[in-house]
Amino acid sequence: IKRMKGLSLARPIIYGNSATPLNGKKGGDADHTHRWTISVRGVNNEDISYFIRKVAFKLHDTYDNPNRIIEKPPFEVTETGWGEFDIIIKIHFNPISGEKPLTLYHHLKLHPYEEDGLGNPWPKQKPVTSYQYDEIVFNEPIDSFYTILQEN
Ligand code: SLL
Repeated sequence: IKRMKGLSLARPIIYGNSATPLNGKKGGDADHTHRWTISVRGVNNEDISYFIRKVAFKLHDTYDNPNRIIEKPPFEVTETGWGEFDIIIKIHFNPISGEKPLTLYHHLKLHPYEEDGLGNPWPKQKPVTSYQYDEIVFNEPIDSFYTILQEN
């Protein structure tokens, strides 16, 4: 195994959630108030599967099978529910990379905490979103992984 000494490469990702109120429409359960999607994706939705192999989303224990493993893009989980909680996101990289999985945390946001700044309430059907930009840095990557990163 040859490592690219002194080199590091970064790849941007976006992770987070959007949520819309069900407004009485049917959810998974009568007490569910929102439909939400948690996702890990590329900036401008570019394909990230050349370096990300799979993503595990650990939901709150109130969900059935809280550990959701997504093996291909889009790396996302859509659910309905009633409450906010912290989601543990574990990103597994292309096995060629030899990189350890990366763990990120995201607080699922369902409720707008702010008004629109003009004193108006949040529009009922407007999705609430909470996304983060991050750059995953690969320090001294293995040469074959370096090539894959450069070619994509
Ligand atoms: C807390 N923030 O800390 C709360 C937990 C859990 C939300 C919120 C479950 C949906 C279901 C759901 O929305 N859980 O499967 O019925 O206590």
